[in-house]
Amino acid sequence: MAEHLLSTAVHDTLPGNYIRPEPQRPRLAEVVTGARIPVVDLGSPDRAAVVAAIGDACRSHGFFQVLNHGIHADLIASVMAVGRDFFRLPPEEKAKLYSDDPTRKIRLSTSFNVRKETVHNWRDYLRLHCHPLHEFVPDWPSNPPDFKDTMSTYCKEVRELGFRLYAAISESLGLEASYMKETLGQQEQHMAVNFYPPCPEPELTYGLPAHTDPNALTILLMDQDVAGLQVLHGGKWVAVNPQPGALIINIGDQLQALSNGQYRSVWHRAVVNSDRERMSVASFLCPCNHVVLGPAQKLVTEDTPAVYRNYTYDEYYKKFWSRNLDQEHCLELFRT
Ligand SMILES: O=C(O)CCC(=O)C(=O)O
Repeated sequence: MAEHLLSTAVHDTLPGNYIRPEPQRPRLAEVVTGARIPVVDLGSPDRAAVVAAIGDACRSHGFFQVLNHGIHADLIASVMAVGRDFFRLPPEEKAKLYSDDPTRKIRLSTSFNVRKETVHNWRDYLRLHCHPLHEFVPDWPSNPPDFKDTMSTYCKEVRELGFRLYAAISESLGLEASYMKETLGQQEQHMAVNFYPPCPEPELTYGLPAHTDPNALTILLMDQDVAGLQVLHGGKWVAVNPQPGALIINIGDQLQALSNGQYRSVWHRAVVNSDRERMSVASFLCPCNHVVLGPAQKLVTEDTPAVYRNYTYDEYYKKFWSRNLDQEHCLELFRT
């Protein structure tokens, strides 16, 4: 029901069904600020150094920032603007797209999975399937008027960037540059435009609680002015403050599996604040549903036996959405 959307109402107090039990709260005072998330300059002419830096970041953090990624700053500004304008549309306009059915390929929703969860999250989101574009774009929002054009241009460029990163990630594991792209098949691409309104009591709830991403690779465009993303590193929550113009890349569960556990799909979460709305745009590259996934043969040896069994992404994705977001790492259920 569209009246559940946070972006259509003003809340002076936090409704009870958003309040986390005491042990699960974010403890914002304990978050490490000022730590550096690895930065990779994709414009560097030294490809070997770029590949090595990406490999190190995937091993140590599962997260890194990319600079000189090739997506123009004007396009990025337009994506953020059109996303904000969408969430400012009148309630009756947004109600047309509202759904709490996680299988819908285009939906405006709230929290994570309102049908299943008992405690909600302080987030609204527009979820769009993006590939092949011509199949989905006709059903994307036609308001704001430049939404379809701006977002489809961004989707194409993000996909290309993702494929460039796959090549570097494959090489960093000692695999053929084409390994990831070929193994993951004709890939789906999804986008979540996340909107976190100011929250009356940010200490008691989350925008998104700790989770890992079920897909292969995530490219995250973040609000440059309002922080909120935190990653688990060395047992502590670390705030991510991207460098100007950077995109944030994180390894999803499927690359952890393909790398036979060498690369890490790391827990991350989004917290909210009481003063300012925040937006992020997450682009997810997802393996083809029917392709068989599991550790790359070359990475399975006598000393490093397969950590995960083989499975299809279809099986994995269904399992992921059947659970709560902050349960144990979904890949644990696919161990050998
Ligand atoms: O909003 C953010 O910074 C994080 C978003 C995220 O983790 C997601 O959409 O899965």
